[in-house]
Amino acid sequence: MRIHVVNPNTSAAMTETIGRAAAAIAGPDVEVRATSPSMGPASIESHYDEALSVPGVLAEIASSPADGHVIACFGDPGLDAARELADGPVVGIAEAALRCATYLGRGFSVVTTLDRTRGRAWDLVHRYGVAAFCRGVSACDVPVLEVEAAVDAVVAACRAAVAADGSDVVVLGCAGMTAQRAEIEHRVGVPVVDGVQAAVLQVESLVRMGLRTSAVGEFAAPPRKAYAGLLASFATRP
Ligand code: 5HY
Repeated sequence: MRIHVVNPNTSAAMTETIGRAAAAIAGPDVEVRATSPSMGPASIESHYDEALSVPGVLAEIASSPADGHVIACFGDPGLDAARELADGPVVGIAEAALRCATYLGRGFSVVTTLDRTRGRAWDLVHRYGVAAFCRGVSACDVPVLEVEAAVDAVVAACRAAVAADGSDVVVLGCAGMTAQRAEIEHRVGVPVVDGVQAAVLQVESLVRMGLRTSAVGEFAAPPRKAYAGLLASFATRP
């Protein structure tokens, strides 16, 4: 089985971290390939960043043959469009982590990076139908590209969230936190869900069940049409 994991930002070090975490959790018969776009933001910390990451995500999905794909950014950028393009299932790390957390306790807290990204996390909580389980969304106030080296700040934010929200599970709101999941869980004392792990195993299970995105209706291949300017090459897809 081949699983493609796309880091929607263009920071190679983060892609390597994500790829290592994905390969470590995947089954013994699973080959994981982590990629990131050649164009787009170095990190995704705003709606602007997220919007401009999507063409690169779709280019990676379209050019990476695999049995399934993971979009490894907590905003799940381009997820619906990727489902129109890909043959196999596509799962976002926010979607996977938020749903996984509902199996583990009465209510979870999401801890993300910058405060300004909290609203997007709430949007996804509502989109994925888990608002009844979400006790709060807070931020550690560490920029995305610094979060891997800021585990103490993430732990402090997780502890504060559990205390303030009365939650019994934590969801990590950034792919950059993936390597610290076990340490954070040990220091915070509640189950801590990392979306990279959750999404890789969710894709793996869907592929093992022989399941893929429905090609009937909304997620059928996009209709062919002309694309102008910088996006002209996207008209060739699919
Ligand atoms: C992520 N940004 O997982 C998100 C985190 C965030 O570049 N990778 C990013 O704060 O939205």
